[in-house]
Amino acid sequence: MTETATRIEAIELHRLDVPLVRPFETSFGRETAREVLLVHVRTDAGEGWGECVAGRDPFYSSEYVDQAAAVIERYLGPALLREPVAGFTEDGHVSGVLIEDPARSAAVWVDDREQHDGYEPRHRAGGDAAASIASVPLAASVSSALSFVAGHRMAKGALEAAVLDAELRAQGRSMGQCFGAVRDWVDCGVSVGIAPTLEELLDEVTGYLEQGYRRIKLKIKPGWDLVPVAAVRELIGRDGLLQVDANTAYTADDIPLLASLDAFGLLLIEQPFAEEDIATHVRLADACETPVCLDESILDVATAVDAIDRGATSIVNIKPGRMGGYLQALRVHDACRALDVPVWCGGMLETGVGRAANVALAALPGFVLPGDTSASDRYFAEDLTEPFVLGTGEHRGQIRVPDAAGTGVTVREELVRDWATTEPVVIPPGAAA
Ligand code: NPQ
Ligand code: MG
Repeated sequence: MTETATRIEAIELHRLDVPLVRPFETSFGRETAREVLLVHVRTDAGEGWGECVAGRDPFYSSEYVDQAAAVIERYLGPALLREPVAGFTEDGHVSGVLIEDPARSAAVWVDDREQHDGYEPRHRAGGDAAASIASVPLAASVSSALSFVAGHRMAKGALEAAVLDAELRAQGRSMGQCFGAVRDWVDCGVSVGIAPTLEELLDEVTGYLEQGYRRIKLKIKPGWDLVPVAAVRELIGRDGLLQVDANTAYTADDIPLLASLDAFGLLLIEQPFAEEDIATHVRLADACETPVCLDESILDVATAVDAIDRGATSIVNIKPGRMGGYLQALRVHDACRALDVPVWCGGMLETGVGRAANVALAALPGFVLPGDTSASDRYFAEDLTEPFVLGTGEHRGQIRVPDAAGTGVTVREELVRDWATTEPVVIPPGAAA
C-alpha cells in the first residue's frame, strides 16, 4: 500500500433502510426510517466510505436519494474514474492542485513540497481550510472534477467524503487532524420533532435532558410554535439552551409572530422562510432580537458570506452534505470565523459514517454552539458503525471526536448487506458524460 492515494479505482453504491427509533416529524414531513445511500470507494492506497445526506423525498431540499444515486451512477462516478484525476500527472505523481475560494476569488497553488512536508495539524490553531485541503490532494480534486455537473451538492459531497476517508486512512490521519480540530469532545444538542401532543413533546424533551443534551432544538411550523416553545422554556428553565427550526414553513406575513418568540430567550430561529428568500430573512432579522440562522439557504462559502453581508443570518448552520462536502464546509467555517459569525454543525439523520465526520468538523474553533451531533441512539437502535454515545461526568452531553484514521469508525459491512434495499451498484468506468 502506498501512503499517497492518487487514483480512484472503483466506486460502489449501497442503498439501505435504517429504521428510526421514533418517527421524526418536521414542517416538511414525517420520517419513520432513514433511506441511506453509502458510497464506497477504492483508491490505489485503500478504501473509504461516504454517506449521502439526501432524504427519501425532495422536501428538505430539491435533492433526494434516488436522484443522488442516479446522478452518481450516470455522471459523477464515471467522471471520477476517468484518468488522470485532476492534480495528478500521468505517472500518478502529485503535481499540484488548484484550490479556489469563491468568497475571495483567490486561488492558491499548492506545490509538491507543501503537500509532502510533514504536516502537523496540531501545530496550527485550527481554521486554516487551505492547509487542510492542501493536505488531501485527491479529495481536493473531487469538486473540480465534478463541477461540470450543476448542483447535486449532496451527491458530490458523498463522493468527496468517501475519497477523503480513503486518503486519510492511507495517510494514517484522522478527520479531526486534517480539519484542524481544537477539542477532543464536542457539545451536543438534540433536534426534537413536532409531537402529536404537548404532553408527548415535554416527555421527549425531559428524556433528552436526562440523557445530558446541552441544547434543545424544537421543530416548529405554523400552528406549532408559540405554545410548544413556551411550554419547553418553562420545562427547561431560563438558562436552558433552546432554539427553533422552521424548515422554511413561514412567509413574510408571519414576521410579527416570529418576532414574538423574542419573549422566550431563544439562541436562534433557523430558516423560517424559503431557501431562495434572503430578503425576508433580512426583514425578520431587523424586526426581532433573536438571531436568525440560515440552514437551507447556505449552499457554499459564497452564499454564506453574501447572506451575512446582507444581514440575513448572524449564525450559520454548517451541513457539509448540503455544501457539497467537508472541504467546502471548512471554507465556510473559516469565512464565518473571520467575520465573527458563530457556526454550529447541523445534522441530517446520519448513520455513524456521516456522524463521525460531523463530530470531527464540530471540533473546529468556530463551532461555538452545540450541534445537532446527537448520539446514535437518538435516531437508531443499531448504527452502521460502532455507536456514538454521550459522555459522562465532565463530558456529560458531549461526544468524543474519533481519533483513528479517516472517519475513525468501521462500517459493519454485514449490516450494510442485511439492511440493503437493492443490490450494490458498481459504477462502470468510462460510462456516459
Ligand atoms: C434540519 N435536521 O436541521 C434537518 C432537517 C432534516 C436534525 O433537524 C431525512 C433526511 C430526514 C434529511 C429530517 C435536523 C430529515 C432530513 C430532518 C433533514 O433542518
Ligand atoms: Mg435546519
